[in-house]
Amino acid sequence: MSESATARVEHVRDDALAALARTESTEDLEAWRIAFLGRRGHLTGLLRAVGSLPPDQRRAAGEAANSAKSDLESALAERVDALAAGEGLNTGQDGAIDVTLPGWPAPVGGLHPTTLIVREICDAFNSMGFQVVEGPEVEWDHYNFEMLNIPKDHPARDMWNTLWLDYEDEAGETPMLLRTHTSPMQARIMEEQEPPVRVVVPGKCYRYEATDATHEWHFFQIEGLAVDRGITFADLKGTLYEFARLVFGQERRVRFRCDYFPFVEPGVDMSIDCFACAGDGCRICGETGWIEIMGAGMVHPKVLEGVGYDPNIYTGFAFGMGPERIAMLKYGIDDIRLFYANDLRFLSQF
Ligand code: YSA
Repeated sequence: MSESATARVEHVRDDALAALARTESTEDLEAWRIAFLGRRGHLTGLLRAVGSLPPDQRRAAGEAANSAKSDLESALAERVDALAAGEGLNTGQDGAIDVTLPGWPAPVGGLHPTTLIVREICDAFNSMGFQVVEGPEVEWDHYNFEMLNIPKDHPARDMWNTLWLDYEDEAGETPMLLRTHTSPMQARIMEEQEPPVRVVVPGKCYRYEATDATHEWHFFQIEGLAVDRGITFADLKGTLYEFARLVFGQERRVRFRCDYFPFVEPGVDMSIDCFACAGDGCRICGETGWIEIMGAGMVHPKVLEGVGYDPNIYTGFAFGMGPERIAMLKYGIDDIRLFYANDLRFLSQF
């Protein structure tokens, strides 16, 4: 931040603190809040201007302005407490409490951005007849891998970096893990009920992964499963196309390409055309015009046989997506680690 811009922030901060010390009533405090922290307030104006500074100055500028903002917010809270404790708040000129003045609203929380996007995605599938089901985060090897056509020592296990739990069974095996995906719920659900099945399964997953802007070691997935007589790949395409339009806009186009997952045949990945550039190519879509949003496919006959369904009678499709990555695309969030850093400056924007 240039010297003069830093000085401006300091100036506004000092003025604000001086003005705050002169407040004596709820009306004074509200007028002060609007003047300095409101949408058109002095400090808010400086915060907005940060984006137009040269790139090498933005970080320092943002930090200075954000730190002034949090100073002012704390000072406001302290002043409210001080006045409420008898230093004049809600009192008339003679010092008596004026019960007709409005009180201060109690601070209320909001829903976490992951909760919001998970609900939005589940609502979209609800509207197409899918039920929401949840399952255990601590899982058996049996459901996480074996029932999904991934036997022990199969190289496909390398696709999921697994966190194993320190539990040894009688055979000396360590079969308990933190689920690496929500797919084990496919077998659990089908074991419990006869077709038709139409479910979405939101839930937390864990992987032994280094974190970066698009990878967390704990994150959510939403699984989907539909099994019935006569379900075809056309149903998969139609359902996921409708989902993309509901969540990303009616004008969306989708693309399916071959992909490999041991529990589907054929397997695909699904992309949507980039909503930021309408397919022309930009930073968000890596100049390709397409954004990959999930893996999917037709449920493998071995998975159906494993749960006692006859694959000659029943067919189905399944899919799995990462809601944080979808929220990142939708809301322009550039680092997945923000979701779980417990920083109110990020969380309170939703
Ligand atoms: C595929 C086919 C099906 O019929 C059903 C489900 C699936 C998905 C499969 N179970 C799976 O886990 N595929 S995946 O490893 O590519 O992960 C799916 C999504 O989870 C990714 O597209 C991504 O959005 C999210 N994800 C994976 N690892 C992540 C992550 N999100 C954040 N951090 C990570 N480390």
